[in-house]
Amino acid sequence: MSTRSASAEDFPQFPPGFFFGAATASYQIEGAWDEDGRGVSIWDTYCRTPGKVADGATGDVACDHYHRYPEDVALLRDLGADSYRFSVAWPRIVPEGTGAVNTKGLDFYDRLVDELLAAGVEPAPTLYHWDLPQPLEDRGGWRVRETAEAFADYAAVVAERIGDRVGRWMTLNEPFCAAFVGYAVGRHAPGAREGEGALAAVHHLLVGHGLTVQALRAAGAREVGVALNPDRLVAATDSPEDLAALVRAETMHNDCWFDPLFAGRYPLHEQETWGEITDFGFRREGDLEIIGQPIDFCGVNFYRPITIRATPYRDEDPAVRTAADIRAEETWQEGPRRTTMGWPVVPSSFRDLLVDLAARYPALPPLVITENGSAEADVPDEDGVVHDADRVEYLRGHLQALSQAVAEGVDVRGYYVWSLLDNFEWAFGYDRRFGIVRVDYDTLARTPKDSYRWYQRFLAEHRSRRS
Ligand code: IFM
Repeated sequence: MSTRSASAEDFPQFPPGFFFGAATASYQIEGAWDEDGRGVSIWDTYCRTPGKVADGATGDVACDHYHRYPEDVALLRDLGADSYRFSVAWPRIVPEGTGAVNTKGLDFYDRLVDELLAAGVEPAPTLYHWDLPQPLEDRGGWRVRETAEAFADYAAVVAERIGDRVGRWMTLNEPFCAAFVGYAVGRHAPGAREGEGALAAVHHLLVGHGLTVQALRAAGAREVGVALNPDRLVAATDSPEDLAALVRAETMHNDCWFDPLFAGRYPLHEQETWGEITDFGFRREGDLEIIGQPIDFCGVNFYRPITIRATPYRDEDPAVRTAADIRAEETWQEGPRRTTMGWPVVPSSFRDLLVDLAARYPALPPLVITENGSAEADVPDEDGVVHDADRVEYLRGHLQALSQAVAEGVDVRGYYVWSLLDNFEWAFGYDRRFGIVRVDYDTLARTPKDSYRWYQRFLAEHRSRRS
């Protein structure tokens, strides 16, 4: 007979100390783009470039979280979230990227942190979720080392103001996207299509992470990590072309980040991957030590597995071409249900990824799932409520897979659902909805979806097993 407590719903089980929360990011929810001294970010510029973002959408208003944060914190409290992962907008704090600090920007995060603590929710900020100050991009962006150094200076300013109340910090969110989607594929700000520029961005993001870890430690930070988006990659066939594409994709998506951070080396297969790009002159002696210093946890953002098929883009720059191998999957794979992002729903791939990462990197710190969720074709009923059974099934399946990985010995400490709110989904504008709370973009009213209620019951059940 099962010893598990009887429950009306069959919720996935986690150890009592495992924490849960929800995540968002500054540009995707805050709005107030030109208020209280905020500077211009690369996303403000990119959104204003015709043809870049669906429907010409911008983050100017987004969810208006800048003004409505008390309501959003109340939603987190009522959800029963232990922790809230949000990001700090660098252009609010240091509008020019370097130099003068904007106190009003710091005041906003100060208020947010106090509101969270009063609601019993732990604040967990990420310092870079893609909204680089435009003046830094004008001076080279992540292609140049100055940006990495400026990042650590800005982080120190934030830590000095809210570090007394923040326990868990994240340096970067998905540097893979910042480097390759932003500088190689050009589908994110700043919209560049460069091979060497993207590789320089990879390096300077990593150096920026390392310098920021040092700055946070100097400010007395207790727990510091980074949020990566490793992927479960599988070759479409065992043809030599697809297998070679798989090696390139592994290098770009996973090894580029995990090898320097957790194995003290640049990626093993970079020569095969980048080919003719051989000038790594932007790497300096000692950089691997800066990048690879110990951190307290590694964040994992996970959504879907990717099947890799070699593409015919052979004449392109290597970084652009490798990104194309990854993009090719979106157009051909059949089988599992897909979310409105076109992403296949395969929860077992989540377990497989985590087990594999733990086996490949013995020095990996504990993991925290810093994002997981799904975009669905939400249709509100007459009361504005969304009965998002597909999202509930997605979350249940992925939490089940996570629980299995934990049971198999992978050291995972927490989980954040992406996202608390429907929000600005980058190049897709407001068309793709990931929230467990619906946002009506005309009225900005927030309405919890069925998935919010399900997660709320799941968290209540988890908490009941703590006592
Ligand atoms: O919305 C994004 C988020 O900003 C970064 N991770 C993936 C999410 C869904 O695409």
